[in-house]
Amino acid sequence: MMDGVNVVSRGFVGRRRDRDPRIPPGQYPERDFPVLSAGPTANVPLDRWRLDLTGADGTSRSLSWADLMALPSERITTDIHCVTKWTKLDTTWRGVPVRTVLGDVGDARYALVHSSGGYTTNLPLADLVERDAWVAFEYDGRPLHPEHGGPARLLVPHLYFWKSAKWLSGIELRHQDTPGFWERLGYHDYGDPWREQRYAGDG
Ligand SMILES: Nc1nc2c(c(=O)[nH]1)N[C@H]1C(S)=C(S)[C@@H](COP(=O)(O)O)O[C@H]1N2
Ligand SMILES: [Mo]
Repeated sequence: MMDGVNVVSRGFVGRRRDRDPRIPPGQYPERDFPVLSAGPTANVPLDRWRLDLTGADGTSRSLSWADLMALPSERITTDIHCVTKWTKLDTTWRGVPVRTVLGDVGDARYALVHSSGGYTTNLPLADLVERDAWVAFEYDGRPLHPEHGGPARLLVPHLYFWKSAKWLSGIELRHQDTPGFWERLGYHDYGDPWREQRYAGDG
């Protein structure tokens, strides 16, 4: 009986019903798609687009746009979370799973991801190949707009969106973890939105 009373009063007093469980702590839902770039928008024509893949042993190979398009792609619906506190629900993309792009990753444990223009971000390799992560080239049914990282960007929705490098140009596999652009400036090395890992030292 008391339990029932408590449930009813919490519904009136609290704001639990407004809170979508898909929104991580400290985030708010955003309908627009903000553009966040630390530098100018890169413009990479498809005939000059390359994705350089470097193994921890120093071996490397390079994919052309045609190579990427020849790989099996997936349609993705996912929520994205920016460390500046917006969350966008149910975004739709097309991309090739990173594990498909990379193939055999040997015994490397980390990845340093590179963008045209010099942006970098680091993450454990497992987050690219054992979790859902893509090289995304369509957003909302259209080619990915340059402002949002087209021709192709990384899409790692389970981490804060700064890990989703726009204008993807390289994935470097490493034995050691090397901080990227924001990570060197004090952002969290891993960046799990559900644990609010915004800055170095958070959880
Ligand atoms: N190359 C590159 N990738 C980047 C960034 C950047 O400045 N340069 N910003 C990051 C940050 S902080 C966020 S929140 C998202 C923003 O992507 P959007 O502009 O498509 O919203 O891209 C990430 N990837
Ligand atoms: Mo961000």
